[in-house]
Amino acid sequence: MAFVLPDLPYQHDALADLGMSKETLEFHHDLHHKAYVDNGNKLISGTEWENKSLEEIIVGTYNPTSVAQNGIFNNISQLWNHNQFWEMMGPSGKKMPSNLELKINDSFGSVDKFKEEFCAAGVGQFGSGWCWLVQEADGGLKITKTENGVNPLCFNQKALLGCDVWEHSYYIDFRNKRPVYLKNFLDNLVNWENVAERL
Ligand code: MN3
Repeated sequence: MAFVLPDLPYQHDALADLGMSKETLEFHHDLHHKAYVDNGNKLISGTEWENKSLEEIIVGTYNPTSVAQNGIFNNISQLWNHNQFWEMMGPSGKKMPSNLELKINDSFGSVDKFKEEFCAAGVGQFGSGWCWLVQEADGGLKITKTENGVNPLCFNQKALLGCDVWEHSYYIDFRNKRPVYLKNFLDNLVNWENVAERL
């Protein structure tokens, strides 16, 4: 079964007032995300990965010694990353559920400190990649950054929140201002109910 591009969980213009324009979502979801789906399907066709799950392919093709990774890993991991990313944002779900807030306070001191560290990870990711709030196997929360399509599955971590810091994610709305994009993501775009459900 070939993988399909999931619909956005909201309209393309649903986040426009919150700092992510219709144009960004048209490019990012309809073109970039679709390309990962199409290329991923093409690359796994006829290989041992053809009937495996996204998660199995990501874990099975991740190479910790290669920055470049390979085409199957790059496309399939980016396919999965964007599946998560759209769900982690939304026009509603702005109030942080108390169980998540407690855990964040426990781990980072305060929500503000968490936001500061998360933004710093995203700003500090040199070149394309992602920053994440992850849950480790022992239950602890941690902030990480990854290059290109690498994601928390590669390190046996659960992705609670991820922010795409590839330029295609922010250049239309924020030009070169990645720090402003990151702050706006945390303040206005995140669906905290979705993040809490991942705990
Ligand atoms: Mn992207």
